[in-house]
Amino acid sequence: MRPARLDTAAREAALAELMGWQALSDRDAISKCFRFADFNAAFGWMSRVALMAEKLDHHPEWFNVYGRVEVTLSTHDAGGLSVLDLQLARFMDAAAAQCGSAT
Ligand code: H2B
Repeated sequence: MRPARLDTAAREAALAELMGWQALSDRDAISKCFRFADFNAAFGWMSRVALMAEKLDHHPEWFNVYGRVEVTLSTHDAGGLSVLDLQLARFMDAAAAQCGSAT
């Protein structure tokens, strides 16, 4: 089912609650830069996130260099942010804490 785009109030409430996530200026998406001790820790986290992304059928845009992972979340089917992005962002934050993320 096609997820609904968040309205302005829901987007602002979500951003206030999510730590370290920012709204992009040029599209309806959120981003965060995660930092890990090394590539092993970063890729371990990415693997956990990948399994959850498959489960949710909702996938991140991300860019990895060694211990750094830059993530952008948006719901392409909805043309912007939806609850699925918030769900994945919360999972990423929780998994990052378990993988020793510095952020
Ligand atoms: N991921 C994201 N981020 N947005 C989507 O709209 C999306 C997705 N849609 N993963 C899913 C897959 C869709 O393309 C497939 C066909 O279910």
